[in-house]
Amino acid sequence: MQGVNSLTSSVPGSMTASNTFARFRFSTTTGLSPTGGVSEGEVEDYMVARVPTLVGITSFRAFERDGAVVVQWQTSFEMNSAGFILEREVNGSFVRITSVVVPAIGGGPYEVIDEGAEPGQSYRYRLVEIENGGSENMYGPYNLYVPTGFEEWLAIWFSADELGKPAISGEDADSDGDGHSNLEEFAAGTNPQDGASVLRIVSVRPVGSSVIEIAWQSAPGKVYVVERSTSPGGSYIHRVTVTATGERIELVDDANDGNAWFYRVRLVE
Ligand SMILES: [Ca+2]
Ligand SMILES: [Ca+2]
Repeated sequence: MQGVNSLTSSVPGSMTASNTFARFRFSTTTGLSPTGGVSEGEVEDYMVARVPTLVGITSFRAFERDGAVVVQWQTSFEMNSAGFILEREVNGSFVRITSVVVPAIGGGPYEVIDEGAEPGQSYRYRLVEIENGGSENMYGPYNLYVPTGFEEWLAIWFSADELGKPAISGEDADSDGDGHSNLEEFAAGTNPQDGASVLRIVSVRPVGSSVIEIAWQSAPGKVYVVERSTSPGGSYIHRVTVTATGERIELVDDANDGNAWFYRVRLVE
């Protein structure tokens, strides 16, 4: 046909977002393959780039933080994205977790607290990407187990072999023999494989005529309270609350009142 003629051609779905070449053969002979001779016509190669209109999701995971389930995903590239909606399957259908669209920031990570989920359970999620034009793209579903904070902590300190042995890695186990269970060491932020790493007062001593110094092993970020009583079984009085910045805390307490004091340190959070 005389003039400009337009032909459309579908791009295979398997094509990756990169440069490739398309070969066009123009001839009165039909059924030509990409190679091979023909008596007349024209052959031209064009470099084509597939422009990604989707989002590259490189990771999708969920974990516990302060008792809540945090769903986190990471994108490698975003094109024309306005934001995301997170959905979780409930009784066979997906329901929206996010009350508002999580705005796209041109690359993650993104985080959403799933208030209806609990650590230690398995869930099925999917992501809905909203494009600037309003159209939607679906990602997933992602089937995943949400490990509890304690389970993640165990995986840091114990080998796969040890994780299979409750006598070593169970909640109540004390394989390093420091008198504190794994659950207690998790709460205290101490090393469950090191008997010397444990929440304990290491010294209480007078450092003047009326001042007592209390020193204990601490874990950075943990919060402790120091209390004292006139007898071990008596009622303890709060003296100070302190957040650890290192592995040892030394505090002084005014004891200028003629009493003998018993001190204790409690982990608060
Ligand atoms: Ca222990
Ligand atoms: Ca320990």
